[in-house]
Amino acid sequence: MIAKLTEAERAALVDLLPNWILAKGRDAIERSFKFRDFSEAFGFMTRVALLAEKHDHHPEWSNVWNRVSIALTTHDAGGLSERDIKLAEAIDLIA
Ligand code: HBI
Repeated sequence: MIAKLTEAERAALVDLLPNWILAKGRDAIERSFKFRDFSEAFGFMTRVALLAEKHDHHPEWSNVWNRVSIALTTHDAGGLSERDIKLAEAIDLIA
């Protein structure tokens, strides 16, 4: 069973993941990205897909032309876990 973040760990996300926000109404973090065009956006999505496979942790995401929105939460934990933090950090490195 994967442990959910503690309240203290969740509060620390503001500093740990400054590019991400806590979702409203659910225990998840979100970040939106804007690229030059669809090709750039899809290239980013391809790289994130490979990261997700490497992490065995997958985003909830949407793409509209040059924009990509990503939400991370851990279904197995019923909310945010360390796995979401690790994947968010990895995504930030390629964004
Ligand atoms: N991705 N976001 C997310 N949440 C999960 O619980 C999850 C996942 N990817 C894979 C997965 N669970 C399971 O296949 C592994 O935990 C075994």
